[in-house]
Amino acid sequence: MTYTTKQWQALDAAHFLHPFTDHKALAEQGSRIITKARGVYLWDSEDHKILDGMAGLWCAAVGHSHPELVEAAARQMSELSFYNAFFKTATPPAIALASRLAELTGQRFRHAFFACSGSEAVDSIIRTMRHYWILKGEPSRQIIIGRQYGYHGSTIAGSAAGGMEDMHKQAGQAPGFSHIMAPYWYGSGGDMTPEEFGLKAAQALERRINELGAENVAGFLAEPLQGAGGVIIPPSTYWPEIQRICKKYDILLAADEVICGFGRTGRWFGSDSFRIEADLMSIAKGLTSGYVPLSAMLVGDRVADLLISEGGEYYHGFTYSGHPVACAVALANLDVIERDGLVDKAAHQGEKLRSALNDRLADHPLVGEIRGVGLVGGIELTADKKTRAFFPENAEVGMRCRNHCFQNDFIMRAVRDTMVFAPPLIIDDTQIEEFVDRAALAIDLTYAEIKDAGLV
Ligand code: PXG
Repeated sequence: MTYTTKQWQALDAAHFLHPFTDHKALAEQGSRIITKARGVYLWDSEDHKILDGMAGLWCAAVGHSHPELVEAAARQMSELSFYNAFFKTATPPAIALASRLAELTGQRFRHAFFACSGSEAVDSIIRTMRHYWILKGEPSRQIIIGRQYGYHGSTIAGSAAGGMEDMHKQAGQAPGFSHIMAPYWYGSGGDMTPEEFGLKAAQALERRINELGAENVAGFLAEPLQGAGGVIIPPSTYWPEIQRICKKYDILLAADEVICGFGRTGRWFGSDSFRIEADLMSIAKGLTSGYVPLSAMLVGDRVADLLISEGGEYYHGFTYSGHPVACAVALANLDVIERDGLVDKAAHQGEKLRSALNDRLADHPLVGEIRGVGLVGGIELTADKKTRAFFPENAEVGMRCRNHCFQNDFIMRAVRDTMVFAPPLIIDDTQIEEFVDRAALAIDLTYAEIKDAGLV
C-alpha cells in the first residue's frame, strides 16, 4: 500500500485503538508509522533510521527481520500452517519446542503449556497454582501474592496479579490477590544499604503470609527483575530470603520471565542470574524474539507430577496453544541464540554499555543512578543526585526525555522518571557508542528543557 504518512495517520486515528495510550492525545498528535526493521534499527514512513533501544518491546533478542526466523515461518506455513492440540493431537514443532525448553532449563521445567501472550502465560500460572492446591486437598490456598510495580500483563488476572494501581482502578481489582512492596532500593531504600533494604523488602512476604494465613496462600508471583516497573533490580539479599520464606510456608513460587528470559540478563533466564528456584515460569517475548506471538507456562515437577498423576480434565487452553508456526519460529530463534552465543554476548555487551553510560553520564546533574544486568537497564533521572529526590509527577521529566529520544531517532522508554532500555542482544560496539551518544543527547536536551521550565 502506498499511502503517505499523513494518510496512514488519519486512518490510524480513525480506526486503530492502540494499547496503553491516551487516544485523544494520540489522535491530535498522530502516530509515528514504523515500516521496516533490520537488526537493531527501525525505519519510519519518512525514512528515518531509528536505533531501537527497546528491542521492539523487550522482544527482539536476535534483532529484527532475521532471515533464519523468516525462513522457519515460511517453511512451517507451507508444511502445516495450523493444527490444534485439543483432539489428542500434537504437531512436531510444539513437541520439539517443549522438549527443547526442558533441555534449556536443565530439566528443571520438563513440561510446557503454550499460549500466545505473556498475559495468557501468567493467567495459566494463576489457574494452575490454584488447581494444584485443590488437587492437593488444600482448596483454601487460593491467594496469589504479587508486588507493587509488578507487571504481569493486561488480562483481568494478569493486571490483578500486577501491582500497577492505575490498571486496578480502571479494570476493577479481581479478588484473590494481594501485593507487597517492591525491592526498589533507589526509590524506597532511604538510608538503608541495598542489602539491608533487600531483606526488609523480602520479609514483607513473610508478614503478608502471616496476615493472610498460610493456609490461604497459593503462591508468590514475581519477575526476577521488574522490567515494566522501571527495571527494578533486587539487592543481592532479596531472592535468597524470598526463597527461604516460600519454602518455610510451602507456597508455590512463580518466576515471570517474560522480559528476563532468553539471555536478556546475560544468563538464559533471570532465574539463573538471581538463583531463583521457581516451581513455575512464564516466558514470552524473547522466546520468538517477538516475530510471532508465543508464550508458555513452564511447569516444574512438583506441580506437573501432581497434575499428571491425579488426572482429571484440566479445563484450560487456547485455540493457538502450541501453534506450529510460532513454535517453529521459536526453535529457529533458539538455534540463533545458541549458535551466535547471544547469551554471553548480552553479558559482555551489557557490561560495555553500562560502563560507557557511566563514563558519559554518571556525573550528569540529572542522572541519579545507572543500573542494569546483562542488556536490560535503567537510568534514573533525579531532581537531586545526593538525596535521590524525585521530580513532581506532573513535571513528566521521563516523558520529556522519551520525547527527545524519539525526536532524535532513538528509542528508550520512560517509566515514571526512569529511562529504561533493552536493546537487541546482537548490539555491537559501534552501536553501543551510538546508543550512548543518543542517550546523552536526549538527557542533555531534557535538562535544558526543565531548566527553562524552572524545574531545576
Ligand atoms: N509479564 C511480564 C513480566 C511482562 O513484562 C507480560 C507479563 C505480559 O505479556 P503480554 O505479551 O501479554 O504483553 C509482560 C509484558 C512496557 C511494556 O512498556 C511491557 C510489557 C508489555 C507491554 C509494554 O514496558 N510487558
